[in-house]
Amino acid sequence: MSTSTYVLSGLTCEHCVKAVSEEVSALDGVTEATVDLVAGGESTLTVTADRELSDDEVREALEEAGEYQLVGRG
Ligand SMILES: [Cu+2]
Repeated sequence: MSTSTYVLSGLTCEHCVKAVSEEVSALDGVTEATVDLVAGGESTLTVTADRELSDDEVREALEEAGEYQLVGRG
């Protein structure tokens, strides 16, 4: 198991949190994805997975979820 944190922008409400956590949770190997919302600022995504995810995979999930950007690793 590995836990990684990511800094996200573009999230504004609980709807965004739900969309992002659902898409990231759907990635292969992910057991948990939680978002600490900072509306309009930099939110933190914490992902627990049984393998190392690439930043591209996380970016793609964010694009599926909506207009959200990966700022960097937390
Ligand atoms: Cu929202």
